[in-house]
Amino acid sequence: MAKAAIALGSNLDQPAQQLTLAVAALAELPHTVVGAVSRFYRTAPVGYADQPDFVNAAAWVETQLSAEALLDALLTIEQRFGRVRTFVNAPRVLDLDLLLYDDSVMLTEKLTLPHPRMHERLFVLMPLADIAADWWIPSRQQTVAACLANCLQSAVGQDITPL
Ligand code: PH2
Ligand code: MG
Ligand code: MG
Repeated sequence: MAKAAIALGSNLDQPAQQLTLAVAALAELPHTVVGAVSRFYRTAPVGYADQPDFVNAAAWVETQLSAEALLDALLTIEQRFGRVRTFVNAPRVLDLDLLLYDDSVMLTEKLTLPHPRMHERLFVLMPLADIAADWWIPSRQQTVAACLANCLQSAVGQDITPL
């Protein structure tokens, strides 16, 4: 079994409820068990500001799916939830990002591991630190907790509060 970390985000159509349903959908994936789910956080939009606040969370799963198969499964769940891709960083009912897959480092057209922007996003690192503070991020050569501490020092304007 591999251990994979997933970021969850929503800012449309009752975001907290979307995340609760998304966790249930993760639990239904074949050959996959949900290990832990973080607190839910209300977060200010990063990147494209003119949109509603997000609810963000993180989860880790144990899975027999490969990283690519897991990514495909996450994208399928997003589509089932009615995700429509209009423009980069647009509002969405559900975003499921694969952050870490064991200690894999991978760069393909489809998938980059660890997630290339996770280290600069409080809305990813704070939930992830709830459930996986000691996980080593091979691309950063530090743990999630250390990465969060760094990010907190530079994260001006990244408002985040537990729900
Ligand atoms: N996701 C993005 C871009 N900006 N901001 C917040 N607060 N939460 C997100 O999940 C988020 C974002 C791209 O996926
Ligand atoms: Mg994302
Ligand atoms: Mg995504």
